[in-house]
Amino acid sequence: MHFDVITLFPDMVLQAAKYGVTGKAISRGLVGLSVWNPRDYTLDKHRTVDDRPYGGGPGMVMKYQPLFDAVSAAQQTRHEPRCKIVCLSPQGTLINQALLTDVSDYEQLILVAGRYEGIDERFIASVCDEEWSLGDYVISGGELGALVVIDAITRLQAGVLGDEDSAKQDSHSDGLLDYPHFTRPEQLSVGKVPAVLLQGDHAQIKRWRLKQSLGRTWLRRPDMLEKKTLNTEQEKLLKEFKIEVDVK
Ligand code: 4FV
Repeated sequence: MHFDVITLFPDMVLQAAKYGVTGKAISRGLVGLSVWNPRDYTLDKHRTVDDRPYGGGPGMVMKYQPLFDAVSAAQQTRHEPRCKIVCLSPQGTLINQALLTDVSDYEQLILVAGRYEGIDERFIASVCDEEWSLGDYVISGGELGALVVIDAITRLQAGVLGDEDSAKQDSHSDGLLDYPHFTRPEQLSVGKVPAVLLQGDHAQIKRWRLKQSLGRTWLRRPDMLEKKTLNTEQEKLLKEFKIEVDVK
């Protein structure tokens, strides 16, 4: 997977992508990252990338041509058949694990990070395959969205996370919230580690963790449970959790 980010702040993206799992994956060549600044594709001596909005109103709008030429340059560098062009914006499809998993086997993802009030709609409509949103709020640019997408998809690439398992165990990967995690010390003034995790019975630990994931999803994100069909064992575990919660 190669990520190309179209951004007025290339260093912001390159710096942030240097850290942690993403940074290691890039240095190991497991994923690639290039940045393209639309200002480098402007045709006027003032290197203009934005202009006033037709119809008036506050702020500025990003111009079509510098973005078009920057995306073309990114495409021409790779000629990847399986390439998707995505614009990050509040008008987009809400990003979730399923959406990212669906594109995780592409060779190239071109991520367009807007700034100002937004981007000329003719660019989004004619050049972008999709629009994705981080969430129902407005931030100052698409770079953070692009970095979230890069981080989440990089974790799904083969060889990036230690044992293959860990990506699958990621919360949301099975449509459920994660179970609670504990580490040393066993005893704290604020509580102790659940006994089942100390007894070494891995079947019981697996069962307890699934029950916690089901229960926490039921308590905190019932919307996710509605999207999921539970098998009999999961139904049984959730029922147990509900009884235990009521008892408490
Ligand atoms: C955003 C979001 C977002 C809107 C105008 C950048 C800003 C400015 N991007 N998910 N929510 N973008 O608020 O992705 O250009």
